[in-house]
Amino acid sequence: MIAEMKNWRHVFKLDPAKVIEDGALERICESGTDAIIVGGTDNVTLDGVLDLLSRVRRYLVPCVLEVSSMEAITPGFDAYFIPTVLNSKEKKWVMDIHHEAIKRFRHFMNWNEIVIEGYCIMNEQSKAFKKTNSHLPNDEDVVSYAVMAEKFFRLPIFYLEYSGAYGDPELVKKVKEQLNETTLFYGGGIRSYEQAKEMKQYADCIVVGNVIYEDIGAALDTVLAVK
Ligand code: 1GP
Repeated sequence: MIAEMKNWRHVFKLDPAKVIEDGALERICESGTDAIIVGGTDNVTLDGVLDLLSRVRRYLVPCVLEVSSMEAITPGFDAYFIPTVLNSKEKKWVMDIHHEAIKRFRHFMNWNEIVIEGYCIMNEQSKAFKKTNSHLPNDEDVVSYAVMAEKFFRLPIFYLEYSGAYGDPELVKKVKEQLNETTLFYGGGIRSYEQAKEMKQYADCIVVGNVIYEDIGAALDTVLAVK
């Protein structure tokens, strides 16, 4: 999965706490996107995760769980993405909950299915930023987190996360210039063909979330922009 992930250009992120009709889900899964990530910040329940997993499984598209709650982990996904929040002020979000999860689940964990994402959360208004008690990094901080992800931690993914807000393409460009091995994911506020194209110039893979629930046509256009 790590090898495949390196070639991804576009993924849709579905929130298990939100409702999506079968028709819309079919269009998302059959859109040509490279994968579906199931993940959210609040109210992620096992029932919600299982519901999406079983429905996405009707299609061929790879399906990944981005783990945010230990109570909502289930077998059956193609891979498990585990965020470590590099700009959190609390060690808890960098490694402590991960340590706890390894203590509980290490006998069941298949490390070939597990991909660690080095998150840098950039939108102060987002739930994820507040929940993880993150600090807002300046450009030099962000670039250094990216270098740290690749050279220090050797993480497969560096995820520049603006969730809910459209980020700064110039910063995405600067980050990309630092990365050779680590794959750059950009997510946040992509709501159009043009925005998808702009961010994809620099990011290896763009993540599209909220617009799925607000304007399915615009969401589908973001796939066309990167193909
Ligand atoms: C959220 O990065 C993703 O985790 C996508 O952000 O929901 O703003 O598209 P949006």
